[in-house]
Amino acid sequence: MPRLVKLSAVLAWALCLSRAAVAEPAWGRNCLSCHDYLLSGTIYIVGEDLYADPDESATGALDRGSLPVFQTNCAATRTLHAMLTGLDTNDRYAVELGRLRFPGVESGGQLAYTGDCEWAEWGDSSRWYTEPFISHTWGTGPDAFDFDVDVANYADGDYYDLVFAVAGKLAATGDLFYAEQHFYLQVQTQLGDLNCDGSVSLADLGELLAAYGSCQGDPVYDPAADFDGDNCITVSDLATLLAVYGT
Ligand SMILES: [Ca+2]
Ligand SMILES: [Ca+2]
Repeated sequence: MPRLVKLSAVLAWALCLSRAAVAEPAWGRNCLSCHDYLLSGTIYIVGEDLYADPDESATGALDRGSLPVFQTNCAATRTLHAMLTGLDTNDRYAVELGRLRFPGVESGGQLAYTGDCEWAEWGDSSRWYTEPFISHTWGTGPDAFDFDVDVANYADGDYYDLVFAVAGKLAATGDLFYAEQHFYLQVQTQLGDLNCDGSVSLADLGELLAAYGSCQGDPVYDPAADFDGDNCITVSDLATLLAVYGT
């Protein structure tokens, strides 16, 4: 089947109507449940910072080998990029970003984030048939996709194994096709650096003291300052910060 390569239109994923938390996925299904015609090489990552092969031995996460890496600090926004290639005119497709809720592969860290729109996770398939603004036709639709991740100041430093996936229907054959490209989002953190500016300073101490004595659920509670993970900001957390102060 001839494949038309297009590298033109760029769509900021801000087509989404509003900022919203990602819906809890209904696990147990994924695109391959219906889209079983694999179209390898259809989607690929662009604009990565480097390639890396993290060590998954401590978590038992699947070793995917060397993959593209987007790097970011905590309390920062990182744009993830993917592009499509090789579809034919009138092929239908939709792209999603997945695995945002999985733990990090090196230390099981948590990716605390806000997305720039509500992206369906695997299993939340109804969106793809009910919301036309995320389904496209090759020849008129975009071939490049951006997604902004606002990483929280309390996100754990780790490599997060994420995936861009494309699923759709080929015009010529009616086959329901699927392709994906995994990559890593690497969140870089420093112990005690609550505001994620690269050093532990008076500003970080001020942030901890502002939350001092609070527990999870309190308005001033700051999970980034809860170094020992007991859900309260106590003298233990203060001691941890003072131990690395000035670094
Ligand atoms: Ca700091
Ligand atoms: Ca604590």
